[in-house]
Amino acid sequence: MRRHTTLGEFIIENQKDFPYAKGELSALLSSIRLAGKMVNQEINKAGLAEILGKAGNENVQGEEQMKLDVLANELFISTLKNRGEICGLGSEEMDDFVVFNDKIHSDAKYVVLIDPLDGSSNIDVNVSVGTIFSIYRRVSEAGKPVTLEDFLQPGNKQVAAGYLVYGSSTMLIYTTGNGVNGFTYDPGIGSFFLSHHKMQIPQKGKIYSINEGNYVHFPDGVKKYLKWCQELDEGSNRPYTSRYIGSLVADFHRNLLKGGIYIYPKGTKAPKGKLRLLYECNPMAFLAEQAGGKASDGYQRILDIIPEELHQRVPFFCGSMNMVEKAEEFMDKFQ
Ligand code: AHM
Ligand code: MG
Repeated sequence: MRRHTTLGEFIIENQKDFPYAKGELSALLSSIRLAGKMVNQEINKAGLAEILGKAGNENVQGEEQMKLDVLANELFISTLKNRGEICGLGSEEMDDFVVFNDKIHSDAKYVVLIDPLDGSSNIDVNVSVGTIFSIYRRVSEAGKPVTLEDFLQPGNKQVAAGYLVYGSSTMLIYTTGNGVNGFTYDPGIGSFFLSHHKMQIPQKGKIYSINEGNYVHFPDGVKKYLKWCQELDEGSNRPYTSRYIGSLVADFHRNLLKGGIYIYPKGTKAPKGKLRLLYECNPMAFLAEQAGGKASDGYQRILDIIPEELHQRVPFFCGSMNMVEKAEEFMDKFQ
């Protein structure tokens, strides 16, 4: 039987393609892999251990934190800190970024932004959730504490980005700007194996993923686009199919494999959209583009938006080229 390449082997083999490769990025990706395994372990036994449900506090966005949100956040921070490859970290679950200010860390080149447990409201009902990460090179002076400008870089500066999806199997998907590769976790062995090489999102998708319950709050362009998706037209394979899990990672993952669009527009309930530019949209946009797809806020490329604050929210249209382009046409036409 042919043995698949492990994630560890793949990272080392491809190290030569990293800009400024000295092994630090490889070590950093390996620590994300390790933290992901630990979170996976916790999620798998969630129904048995007393870690389901709410933690009893709210995060910076005023959203209720689940116990597993808090646990995943702690696991990622401590694992990434241990390896010493980052000088700071920003998390969706924390008000401010963390500065690792000792000698080992302050010389490190990278900062990480994470959404430790995306879609966590789905945990209690055993539906897929995920972790989203992105990695940047610091722009402030090495040896000094990291500053806000290290975290407020546009997505086009990402060195690497990816996600773990804790689903019917656990997968880690990532890009370093040289295509997208997917690895499936074998829990018996405790390793990720390359299962999806050079992933490409179908150019012509036919799945749309959006919380349609918010229809009345959507901008006209989105309303008209949805109606267009539902029209009968054999030539363009319509009506399209609607699928919405309510976990960005899981919805994105399905669309990446099958072709589709994920939309979280702005609306009267979420005047700037719901998803966070730094923790969710930028990494997914980088992956989408690397897989031949597209990501925008309805008008402009996500990766070119200059962030103004850590927890900034933006409308998000992401997926197959034909579907995102069509949605943008509607946004443009029906302002
Ligand atoms: P979270 O990071 O607090 O879990 O929120 C993000 C999630 C996405 O995973 C998902 O696509 C979206 O929120 C669902 O929102 P809604 O319930 O409004 O449809
Ligand atoms: Mg999230």
